[in-house]
Amino acid sequence: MMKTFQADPFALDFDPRTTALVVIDMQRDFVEPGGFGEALGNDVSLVRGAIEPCGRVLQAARDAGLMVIHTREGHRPDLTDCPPAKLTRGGKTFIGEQGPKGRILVRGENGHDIIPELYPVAGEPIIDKPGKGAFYQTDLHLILQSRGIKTLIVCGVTTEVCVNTTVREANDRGYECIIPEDCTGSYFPEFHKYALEMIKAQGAICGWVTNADNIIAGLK
Ligand code: C5J
Repeated sequence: MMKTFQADPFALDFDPRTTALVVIDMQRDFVEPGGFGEALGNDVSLVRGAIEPCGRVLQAARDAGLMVIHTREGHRPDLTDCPPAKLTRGGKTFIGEQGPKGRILVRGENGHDIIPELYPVAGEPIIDKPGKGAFYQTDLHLILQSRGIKTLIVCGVTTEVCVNTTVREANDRGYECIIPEDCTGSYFPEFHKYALEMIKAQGAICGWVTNADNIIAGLK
């Protein structure tokens, strides 16, 4: 049965059977002190506001029987899947270095894992991605296609980097994407604002923007 999310720039109809929640990179490395985000000079308290609304949307999606997918940005321990250009960006290397939560942005390390508040449950695929976009060099598209998914609710961090890149990749692949703005966060409040405006401008050129309450109401 078709349902509707209230959203900008206009309401979005969706079928819960073909809708998935994608939670992007809610890893310690991005939202807790001592990880990659902080190593880059950012104040992680700015993105922590997304955790609580994200948790409510995650619970509502589970209750409604939606497919739920989590992503993690990170690399193999030998860093062979990390392009030199990413490793040395800004002239300084952080990826792979030892930090308080283990080696930064390396798979299997404590900092790379998803925060306990939003931890996946059995049956929820985790996509390990080497890039910013969740489709690049992953099997996300195959997994979504195999389940006939058409609509994506996209939460996570950061708004203008991995959320934005993933939504653009998804939009080009034919998915309708909706972002609950309070379930995303950025170290730069102005980037958060304009990243969302860029998505919904020109008649939802890349997707829709809403909030956690509208997602929860739409799923009921
Ligand atoms: C960044 C991300 N910001 N998950 N990654 O490097 O947005």
